[in-house]
Amino acid sequence: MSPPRAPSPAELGRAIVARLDELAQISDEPGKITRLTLSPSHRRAVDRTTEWMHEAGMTTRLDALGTLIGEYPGASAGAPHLLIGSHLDSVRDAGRFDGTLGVVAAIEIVRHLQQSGKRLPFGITVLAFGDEEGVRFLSTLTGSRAVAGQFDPKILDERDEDGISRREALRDFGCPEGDASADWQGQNALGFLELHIEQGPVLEAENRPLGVVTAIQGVTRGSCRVTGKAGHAGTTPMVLRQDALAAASAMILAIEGIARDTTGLVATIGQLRVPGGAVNTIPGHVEFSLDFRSESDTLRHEAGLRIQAAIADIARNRRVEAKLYLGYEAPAAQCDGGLRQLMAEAAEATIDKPVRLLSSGAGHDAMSFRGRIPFGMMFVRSRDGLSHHPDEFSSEADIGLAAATLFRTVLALAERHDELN
Ligand code: HGY
Ligand code: MN
Ligand code: MN
Repeated sequence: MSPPRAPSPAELGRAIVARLDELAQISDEPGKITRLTLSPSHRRAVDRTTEWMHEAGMTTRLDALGTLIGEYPGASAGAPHLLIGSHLDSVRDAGRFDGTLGVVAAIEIVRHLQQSGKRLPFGITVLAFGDEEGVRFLSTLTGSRAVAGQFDPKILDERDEDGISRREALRDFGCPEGDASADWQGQNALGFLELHIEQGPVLEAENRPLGVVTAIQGVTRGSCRVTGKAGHAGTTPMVLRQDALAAASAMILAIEGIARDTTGLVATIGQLRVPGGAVNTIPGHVEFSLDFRSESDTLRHEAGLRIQAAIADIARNRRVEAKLYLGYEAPAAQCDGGLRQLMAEAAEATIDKPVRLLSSGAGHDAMSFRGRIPFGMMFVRSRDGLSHHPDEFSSEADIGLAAATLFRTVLALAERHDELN
């Protein structure tokens, strides 16, 4: 196979950043980037991305969980397919690059293949997942899990903070009904590749534009409801109080202490709610979120037990009730060695120096393919290691180098496929 013309990193970077800037304008919050799963802005982002996929010669469809799928056929009917993608949904007040970079870069690669009239020995399926962040509903990675053949109908009954169920949101989004994972049974997928921003400080600290991922940390998520006794702020003596917020604060600090004292564990309380709180009322009811992660699933499970015990102790001592609900977890996931090697070789050919291998503290759609489809991931340098923030930034030059590396990886896979078949 004569290789198609490889676009220059500069050309790739320019085209990708222009589209990321366009997607950044699609939001449900003026002046910020907020595109929660199955929201009106997510729908507008899907519509615009569909147009780009069509321009790149792909056919498109939306699956039952809101994943936008673009297909670029291989040279022969029945050829296997390579999955490339990331997510279009965002956190609130997000940055321009998280998720969208991997979707736009994948489309850009297909566009260059199409322009050069090249068909590879495998098709390329571009996946724009719509539920990676898990901000609106409890469970996350629902789209990528379905592509990996996992679907739990219970997620359809999860409700957002306005009481809207995922089932209703999917229907209003225009998704077909059904089990999205069924579409993917018996698929002949070579692997899944994801290009993503690092969202951490390592590459910048070592002055590297990109890195290749070795593994993705496992995560447990949930919430804790603390119920004490509401009371008058002025008349209730301290010794008689059953203050839900003071108890929750002690629990939060205990959880932080467990993570600080355990190498390889991180824990975050990102949300704290005091329903009906008032300046002159002792809080009777408090809820806080919980997210803890580790590359070791054993360590993470042990940490879960220690957190549970700490919360119970504090609840007893403060005469409050605490209900810990750990409703979601994703196990740690190792990237495929063969894909990692191909990506590393492609990276070194692109940047002309040894490439940095690193693990991912952030969760990604790629982890859904653990034990089902080989997956590889590549990171682009993040300025100040910042992400989930409007100042999230990766340079056009770095993005171009990473996209050129991804393009090289796809071609290397095509050559390997030709040699093996
Ligand atoms: O939470 C995460 O790690 C990912 O950014 N959604
Ligand atoms: Mn992401
Ligand atoms: Mn994210």
